[in-house]
Amino acid sequence: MARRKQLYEGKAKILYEGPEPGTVVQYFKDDATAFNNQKKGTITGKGVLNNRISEYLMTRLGEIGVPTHFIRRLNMREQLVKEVEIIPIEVVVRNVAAGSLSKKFAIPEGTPLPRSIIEFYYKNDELGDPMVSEEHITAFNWADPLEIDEIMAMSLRVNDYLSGLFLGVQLRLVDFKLEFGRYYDEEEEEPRIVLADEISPDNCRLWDMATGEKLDKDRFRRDLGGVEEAYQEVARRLGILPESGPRDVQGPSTLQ
Ligand code: ADP
Ligand code: AIR
Ligand code: ASP
Repeated sequence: MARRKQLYEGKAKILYEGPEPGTVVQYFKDDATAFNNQKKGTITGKGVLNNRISEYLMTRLGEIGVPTHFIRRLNMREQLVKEVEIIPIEVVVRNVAAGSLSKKFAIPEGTPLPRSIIEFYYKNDELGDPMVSEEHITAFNWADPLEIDEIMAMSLRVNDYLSGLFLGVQLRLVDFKLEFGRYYDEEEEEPRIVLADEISPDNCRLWDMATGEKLDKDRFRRDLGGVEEAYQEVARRLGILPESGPRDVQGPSTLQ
């Protein structure tokens, strides 16, 4: 197949023009960065695993009525998605204190939060993704109040569903980051908010229920070792990794 036009290269993925108008191809790289690009590395096989894990989770979410950008996986490292106008906000949902929240408020990692907390960060590498409030988001026109309401409702729904799904495979969903976009459907007047980007151990904290072992990108960020194995273990528990390794095979259609 002729190589498609590259639209964008980010830290973890490359976007190519899709085969039909209104679509893009996400290519998942093995590159990993942390702390706003200060730490760089490669996690062998990460792209293949994240492509599968994100496909799996987006598909399950689609089945419960959460609109997502996902259309279909194309191969080991690529998936076809609807092209959206990305809302430049990173939405972080937290169930258990960890990472920047623990640091900011001196709450020991692992402390359960009284209720799930949603935070917003302005997606801007030069500025180091600063935390913002709804007021900033509306004042600077990044999203309108109705869109924020929709994004928050969807984020909580995703949290409820994914917490249960991961609990079923003995993983605690500590926190995660989502991105949303506006999808302009020709048939509709108003754009629709859809879940975009990816959901994978790159943007979720996942701890083993029994041992508390970290099975996510914190292994890379904190030099804990066993990074590849952690991503593989998440895929294995979700039932999308054959025992022999990350091959291009179809996983079970449902797990719960
Ligand atoms: P970053 O840009 O932070 O380095 P990635 O390497 O993951 O991140 O690049 C993927 C880029 O594609 C992100 O900027 C993300 O916002 C954007 N994106 C994700 N899904 C879509 C989509 N459906 N349509 C258009 N852009 C998307
Ligand atoms: N995240 C935030 N920005 C990029 C990413 N991947 C994710 C982290 C973590 C959650 O958001 O992977 O799951 C909260 O991150 P932090 O650093 O604010 O504690
Ligand atoms: N990927 C982001 C970065 O490069 C944030 C992170 O995952 O720590 O900084």
